[in-house]
Amino acid sequence: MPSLDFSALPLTGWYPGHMLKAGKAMQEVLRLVDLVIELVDARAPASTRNPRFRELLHSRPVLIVANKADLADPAQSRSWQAYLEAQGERVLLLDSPHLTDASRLVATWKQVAEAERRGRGATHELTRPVRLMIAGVPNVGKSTLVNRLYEGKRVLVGPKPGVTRQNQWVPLRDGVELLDTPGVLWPRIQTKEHELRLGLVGCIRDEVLGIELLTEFLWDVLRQESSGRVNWALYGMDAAPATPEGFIEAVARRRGLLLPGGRIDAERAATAVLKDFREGRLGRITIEGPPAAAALPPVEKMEDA
Ligand SMILES: Nc1nc2c(ncn2[C@@H]2O[C@H](COP(=O)(O)OP(=O)(O)O)[C@@H](O)[C@H]2O)c(=O)[nH]1
Ligand SMILES: [Mg+2]
Repeated sequence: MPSLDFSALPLTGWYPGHMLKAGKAMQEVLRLVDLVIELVDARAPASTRNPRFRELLHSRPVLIVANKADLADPAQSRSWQAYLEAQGERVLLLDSPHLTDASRLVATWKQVAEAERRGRGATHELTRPVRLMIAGVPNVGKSTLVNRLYEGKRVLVGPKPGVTRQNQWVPLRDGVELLDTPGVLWPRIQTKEHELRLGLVGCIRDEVLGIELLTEFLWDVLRQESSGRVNWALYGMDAAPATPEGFIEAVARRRGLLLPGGRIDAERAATAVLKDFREGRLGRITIEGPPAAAALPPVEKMEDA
């Protein structure tokens, strides 16, 4: 089934104006960080990364955490993990609201940071705590994860003064501190499909892209899902309707989303469909798979100067 062509549609030019300032502030603090936790959305791991982020990093070590793994197709997540590891990245899958052992997670991060230091030729142990920072594009779950890591910590030990007034280090466990404000990244949007994938996973507000276009894109993604993972039964269907309009119409009728006079309320139906997808009721669906292994050259890693 050929996919719809969204590529001819213009990009919205969505690009928050405060990005530059935030980028500079992050650069300042990055120097003090031993390990950056780059949060991405497991349903769209490539689209929710910022390739230019690496340039800002002063070769700080990075661990990719693919969050919202509870919403992603587990088989696809494994493929993504294998793909990224083959590129020389470290990857961890996470579902932060259901994180049961935050302390073990932090211990793992600490080990990674220490292994990195040794790998870079450090011969002495750190005399200060290992410092971590969480970064990622909007809506990947940074605040949720930070809050989970803080549970019970804030009250016990208040934040210590940090590098700037905003940036403070919060002790998480023996020998590990977390920067209290996660770094917000913005992806560099290359194509309309990229923009729409960011919209689907909620990184860009719906008003910017328009819910009609977003649902059309979602319908296109869902109907091409060959794994049988889409929960069409949610709408009493057993397969994708033939057109996006037919899809919205059927959902509206099933849910009784009608306007006076009996016409369907397409806007409310589209909103409902997007919400169902985002909250996992349409199934655990990954909206972009890893490229074929041979298709891409390895990610260039910056070396220490
Ligand atoms: N299903 C699921 N939802 C998550 C997860 N992490 C965060 N969320 C939800 O995603 C939304 C955005 O999270 P938030 O922490 O505000 O993202 P931030 O913008 O990166 O700080 C919230 O509604 C969270 O409840 C996750 O691992 N799984
Ligand atoms: Mg946040």
